[in-house]
Amino acid sequence: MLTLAIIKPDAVHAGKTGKILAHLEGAGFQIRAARLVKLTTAQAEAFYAVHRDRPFYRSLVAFMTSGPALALALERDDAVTRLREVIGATDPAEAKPGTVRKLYAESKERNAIHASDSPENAAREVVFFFPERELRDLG
Ligand code: 3AN
Repeated sequence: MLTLAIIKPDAVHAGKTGKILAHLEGAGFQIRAARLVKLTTAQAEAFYAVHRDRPFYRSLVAFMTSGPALALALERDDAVTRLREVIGATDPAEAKPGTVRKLYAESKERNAIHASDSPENAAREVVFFFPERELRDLG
């Protein structure tokens, strides 16, 4: 199955993209699609619409539009659950040793990587960045 990851602007800006890609490939994920994007405010608002009532929403949108980010469609068995394990907790201070966020994230907001948190969101998020992919590819 596929899931959606985004190497966020903090990590791209800091030159950590290659190391994070190597980490993901080393964890058994295959890159099926990749696109370097500079999100517009409208795109970031739509992507994070579920958080629109949270106090960090405006700051999160500003951060996610602050520079290029690398969107990835990643494939492996049980991809959603496995990728969430590999990236670690939202707050790098709470992430387990060896996770992407423990290794590369700066803070709870500037936390290096996004990963879909459910198969339903993975389907929606892959199509958000890679609309040419048909839903039948997501099974
Ligand atoms: P995750 O990315 O682990 O799924 P979510 O979905 O709760 O976490 O949050 C989405 C994004 O919002 C996070 N990746 C992070 O950038 C930001 N965020 C979450 N919680 C906070 C917070 N308390 N303060 C600032 N930013 C936050």
